[in-house]
Amino acid sequence: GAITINDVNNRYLSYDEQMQFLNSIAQQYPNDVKLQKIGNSYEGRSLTAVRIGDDGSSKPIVWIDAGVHAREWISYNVALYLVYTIVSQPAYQDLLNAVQLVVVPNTNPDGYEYSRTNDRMWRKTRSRFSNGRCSGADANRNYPFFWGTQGVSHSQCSEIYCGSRPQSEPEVMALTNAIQREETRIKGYIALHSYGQEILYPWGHTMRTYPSDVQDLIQVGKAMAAAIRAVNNTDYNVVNSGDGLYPAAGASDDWAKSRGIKYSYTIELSPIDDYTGFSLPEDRINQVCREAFQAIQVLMIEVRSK
Ligand code: ING
Ligand code: ZN
Repeated sequence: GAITINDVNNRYLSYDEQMQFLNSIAQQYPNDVKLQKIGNSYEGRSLTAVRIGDDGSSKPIVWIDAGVHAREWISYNVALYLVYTIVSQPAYQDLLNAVQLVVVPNTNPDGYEYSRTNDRMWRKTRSRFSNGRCSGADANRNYPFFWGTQGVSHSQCSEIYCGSRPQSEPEVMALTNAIQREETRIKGYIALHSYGQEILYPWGHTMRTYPSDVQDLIQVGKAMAAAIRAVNNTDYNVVNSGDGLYPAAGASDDWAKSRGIKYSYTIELSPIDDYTGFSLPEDRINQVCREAFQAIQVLMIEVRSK
């Protein structure tokens, strides 16, 4: 049968099911939701951006993308829940009149399908390189900003292989092109990952280096964490990705920040512990979605006033 929000709240979906869900939302809410194809994955799957509240005006945009790492399954559900909730609840129409949302719910469909069917812990894309023994690059090491410098590997079999050159991955090329087309309007960017319950801010390519407006990023980050906490007392820490986690060059939030997108973050969704890790039980999907939705709403409200 048709894929509904009930499915999104209760189980992990295949890529085809995710697309079915988006198509049905676009049909149900034709004024608010437009699907835009921004490119193809290496294996030829469509990369879809969901444009919400795009009325042709030049209002600010918040850009959300999910699932660049294949095994971080909860991120796909969070993105789909966001699309549904913001268009189906009349209370958010006012916000959508002032701020546009662009959501890319699955930035690595090849990797995700491989994770679902072959290797649950797969992280990378599925591209093949010449003379390659191993497939895939870490798309979150493939963005063109301090590419290849720290916290990456140049060997193809590594989990953090940064690719043969910046934007070698078609998924990264599609995303950077799509963002650059409207980058002056994009005021907020969040890459959804898991796990760890952290709101990470740039710079991540090296340690102890921050953008000049880092206090603004910390302040809004803390407001997002407070909104999450208000749902069910879940704790998200606001930390610099280079210091708090580990330096890693070529990540999407660093690149977005380098393009002038002021509020650029990576959110590491639940859980916090290694015990369930990437395999967040399905009965916890809905709560994580509701929490992340509140954080994203905080960012939308913030850029609305700017
Ligand atoms: N974590 C991110 C990773 O790509 C990160 C952490 C984000 C590091 C941004 C540096 C910059 O390794 C996960 N879970 O993928
Ligand atoms: Zn990740």
